[in-house]
Amino acid sequence: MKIIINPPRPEWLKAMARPVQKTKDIEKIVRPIMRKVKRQGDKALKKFALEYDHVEIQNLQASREEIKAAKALVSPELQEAILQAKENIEKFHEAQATPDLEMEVMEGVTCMRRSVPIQKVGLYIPGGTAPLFSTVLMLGIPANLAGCEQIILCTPPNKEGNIHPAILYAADLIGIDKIVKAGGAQAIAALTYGTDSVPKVDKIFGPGNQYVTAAKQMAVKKGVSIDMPAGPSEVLVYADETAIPAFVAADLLSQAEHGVDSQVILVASSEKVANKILKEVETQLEKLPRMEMAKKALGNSVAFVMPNQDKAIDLINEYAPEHLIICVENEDEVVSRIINAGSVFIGNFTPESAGDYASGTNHTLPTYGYARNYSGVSLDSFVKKITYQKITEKGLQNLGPTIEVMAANELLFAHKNAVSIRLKYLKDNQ
Ligand code: HSO
Ligand code: ZN
Repeated sequence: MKIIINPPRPEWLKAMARPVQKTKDIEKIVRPIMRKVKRQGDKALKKFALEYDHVEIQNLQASREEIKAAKALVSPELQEAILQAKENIEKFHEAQATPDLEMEVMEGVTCMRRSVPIQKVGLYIPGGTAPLFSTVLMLGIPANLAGCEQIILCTPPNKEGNIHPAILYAADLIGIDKIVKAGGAQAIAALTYGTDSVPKVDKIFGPGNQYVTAAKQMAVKKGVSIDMPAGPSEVLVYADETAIPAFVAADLLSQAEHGVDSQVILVASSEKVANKILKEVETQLEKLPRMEMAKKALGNSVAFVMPNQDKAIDLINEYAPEHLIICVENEDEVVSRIINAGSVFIGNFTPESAGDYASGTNHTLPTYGYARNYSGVSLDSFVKKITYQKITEKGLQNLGPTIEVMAANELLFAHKNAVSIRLKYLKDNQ
């Protein structure tokens, strides 16, 4: 990890540039996959399973027996941990429900707003080097709480045609009944167009590699919405001399082990603080099973020394980190000045892993600078808010003239007439 000492503002963005994503080449590969799944449905999914997952799949849907059998393969210890995480995630997401709204805005004019669940949602759980059963909880729990009618989970099978037992266990625990053995862009295509085994959904959630991300972007063009644009995972830690270097190093590495394109940023209040942390990173890195991956991610990463706190905060807001860990003496003040971040972890004893797994907040968060304009997944992500209004005769008499004047001045006379015709009727029938 390179160290940059107090760089001038114009150099910040370049110094912390995120790894570039070559979208053009990816799209060239993804487009035909989308087309094939649209045309051939399940047949294409099976063909792609053979090609990419190296397995012949008979039934794309995981069977009841498979799901039940998975439980026995998950240790009691892990089952208990998943139950604890579920409880916390449920509690925190349940509390996010916004009450319905109803108010008489002026006499006779009532406006309402209600949350209505998105009917069909698709949850994508990546395969690859880590079985992300925690993501099943992070997406499935709010989907369930919101009242989504159908929740379809897609995840790639392994070479034996099986899904990781912990993924099946977590999915079953929260009542997801349709679990499909499909991964990559083809899974997103199936959720977009629908196949015999995969219902077409209204919204697609979940992380994935660049192919999955590109497919989700294409799904948007077909009228399916997505949770958020995705990029590789990242963390920024802001540390001063009150931060415990070994803790900070562990946090940086926990993000670095996600993938070779992950990025970790350290903002340290002094060179001494930075050096201590980076030394710890070296020591801890050697002991990690995913050392090679983390090492590559550290190549995309940088440590800034920023003795001036105002500048440090500006830099953090400019980067807009997915995860922000704040380990400085005046944490409350710094926290109050953060305007761009996906999720914030405060103090020496709040590792990012807590939010990744079990504290209750969601771990599906905006990456790649999208924390400037997107929120992480929450209960809200699974509902849409419909507004309603009811106007009485008196109400229209009160409000009608305002509408007429505005419509006339927008030169939209049919709009004006929709009011005038009613006001005349009321006058004639009084
Ligand atoms: N840090 C990841 C979430 C995750 N970590 C899942 C472990 N498992 C992206 O926010
Ligand atoms: Zn993580």
